[in-house]
Parts: sequence; C-alpha cells; structure tokens
Amino acid sequence: MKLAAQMITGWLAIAFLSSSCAQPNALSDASATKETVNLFKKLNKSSQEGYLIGHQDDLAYGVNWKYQPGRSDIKEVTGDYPALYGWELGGLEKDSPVDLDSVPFTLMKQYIREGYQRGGAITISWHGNNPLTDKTAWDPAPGTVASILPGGPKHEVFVQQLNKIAAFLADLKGSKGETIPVLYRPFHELTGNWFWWGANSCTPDEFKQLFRFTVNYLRTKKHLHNLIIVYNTSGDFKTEDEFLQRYPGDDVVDVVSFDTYQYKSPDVDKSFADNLSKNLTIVEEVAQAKHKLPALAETGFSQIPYPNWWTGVLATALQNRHPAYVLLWRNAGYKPSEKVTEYYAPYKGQVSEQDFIKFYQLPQTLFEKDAARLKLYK
Ligand code: BMA
Repeated sequence: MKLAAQMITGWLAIAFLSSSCAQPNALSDASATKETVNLFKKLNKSSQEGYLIGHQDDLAYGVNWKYQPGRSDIKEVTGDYPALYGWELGGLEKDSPVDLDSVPFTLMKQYIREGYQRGGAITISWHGNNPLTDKTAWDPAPGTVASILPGGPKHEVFVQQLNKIAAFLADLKGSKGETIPVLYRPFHELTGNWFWWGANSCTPDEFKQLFRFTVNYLRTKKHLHNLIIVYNTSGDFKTEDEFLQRYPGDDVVDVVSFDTYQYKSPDVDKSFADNLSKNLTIVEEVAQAKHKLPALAETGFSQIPYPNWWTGVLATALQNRHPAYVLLWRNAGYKPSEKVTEYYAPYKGQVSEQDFIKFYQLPQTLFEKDAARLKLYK
C-alpha cells in the first residue's frame, strides 16, 4: 500500500513538474530579448484585466490632417493615445521611401520610438508586392508562394525583400540601444483569397512552409529576437480545425488572431457581433491549449455611422472575452484615387465621439496610460 502510495505521489510530482516545465506562455523564440519576453508576459497578464486598444498609423495622420507632431485622432477624443500602434511596411521591399499609404519610413521609425518610449506596444504588417508578378499584394496569382519557397525560381527575389524588412525591424531602437519589440503579423488574413499568400493561391502545406521559412530566416539568419509572431486569419472560420488549417506550428507562433469588420448597420445585421464573439471563443480555446495569446488583429466599422457602436456593439461582443489587444484600422480620411472615405476611430466632432469616450472609460479597454502603468517592457 505504502509503496503504491509513494509511487503515485512520485508520479504526480513528475507529472506536475513536467507540466510546469512546459512553461505556459513562453515565447516561441528561446533567444527573445528581455523586453520582448516581458511584453509577452505582461500581455498575458493584462489580457485578464482587459484588451489594449490599438490604431493603425495613429501618429502619422488622421481625418483631415497629416504628419503633425503629437497629433492623434484617438488622443483628441479621449485625451490619451492608443496602447498599441499598428504600422505597415508595404513598399519597403521595392526601396520606396514611403509605405503604400504614403507614410515615410524615416518618420515611421520615429513614431515607433515615440510610442514605445511612452509605454505603448507596436505591431507591424506587410502588404509586400507579389514577388512573382511584381504587382501589388492584392495580386493572388496562383503559384506565387510555390515560386518563392527555397528552391523556387523566385526564392532569391523574396529573400531580397525579406532582407529589407529585417533591416527595418533591426533598426528600431529604444533609448538604451535595445531593440524595440514588435508584434509582427506576416501574411495576414491568410484564409482570404485577396492576397498572393491567400487560401486560393497556395496549398496549406506551401503556406506553412512559407511562414516557417520567413520566421526562421528572420530569427536565425537575421538574428532578430525582438519579434512576437502573430498568426492571423480573416474572420471566415467556423471551427477550430478551419482556423488551424494553415497553422504553421507552435515553434513559430506566439499570438493567434483574426480580422473582422462591421459592414452593415448593426440594426439590420447582427452577424458581425455574433461572429466576433463566436470566433474569439474558438481562438481563445486554441490560445489556451497552445499557451499562446489570443487577439483581434484588425477590426472596425468604416466611418462609424452608428453613434453607439463602441459600447453597444464592440464592447458588448467582447464581453467575457479576453483578447490581448484589438487593433482599429487606419483613419485614411478621403482617398481620392478610390473616391471613398475610410476611418475606423472617431475624430473630434464625429458622431460616435461621445460613445468612444464611454468606451475609453470602461475598465476593460486599455489605452496608453494603462499601458504605461502596466510597464509592458519590465
Ligand atoms: C486597406 C486599406 C487601404 C490600405 C491597405 C494597407 O485595408 O486601408 O487603403 O492601402 O489597407 O494599409
């Protein structure tokens, strides 16, 4: 009896030790910098309290203004900056001095430094040109991914593109010379069919190979250890299996996320809120099982024509959910080339301004003052 009891106790102790050695929520990069490890741990913790609110290109421009130091549409409405800044590298691969939304890369680096130094987090996407056809990221030419994998005829072209991305990411430095951590979101909306890395343009296996090659190249060849890697589908999955169909592996992913937008009035179409809640439940289950972080990597309702959208729809759909962050897409304003107006955060005087202030005051929405209080990098 005694021996059996001892054996059971011993076995339980081993089981406990080995499960704690699995290090829940450790980064996939064992050599990640101190600040990067800390950011990941803090996001893990802060996600129990609430979600960081982010905004794409927040410091660069807003509705009716561009490149004015200190400005931010979100700050002008709430008195506080967003907790997370989204930036975009499309254009860098062809040596353009500005990204595809006209933000000069030199200015972008300054904005990234500013946000980081105030305590905010940084996330980066890359709508890179199609390396096979040299057209834009929105050229879903079949065969592109196959052509850039190792051994493929366009592999070198892709590697040259990646070298430019790596140089940019390596050059983001804080005041002590430390590299600024980045939530890097390569090949985003991967289950959609509009980008060259999309679901209709490559097989799941080709996609996984591309993702793995990219992360491992940045890590081992370019020695980048400031990256938290974000796996990001579009919002079109119904099951965990669908969400994970192109998942490249736990060793190259830290955050599991999706993008979803409201298009129709919430009065006539509840599908945005319903799907957001359902899909976040799936993603949170995946995150928990894999010791990753869940996030809503892009969202919004362009022009926010519904005055109570923030508390009435978004915060309601996110109730009892724990994404680490929610990124609102960019306040482009009027786009003459497309003759459309696009913005996802309110500006002063916009119809949802008052509700956004209520949204700001909710305990679960974290803006930059919260991020500074949380000391994301310590
Ligand atoms: C899209 C739009 C485009 C933009 C692109 C990349 O959703 O906002 O105007 O060029 O993202 O940022």
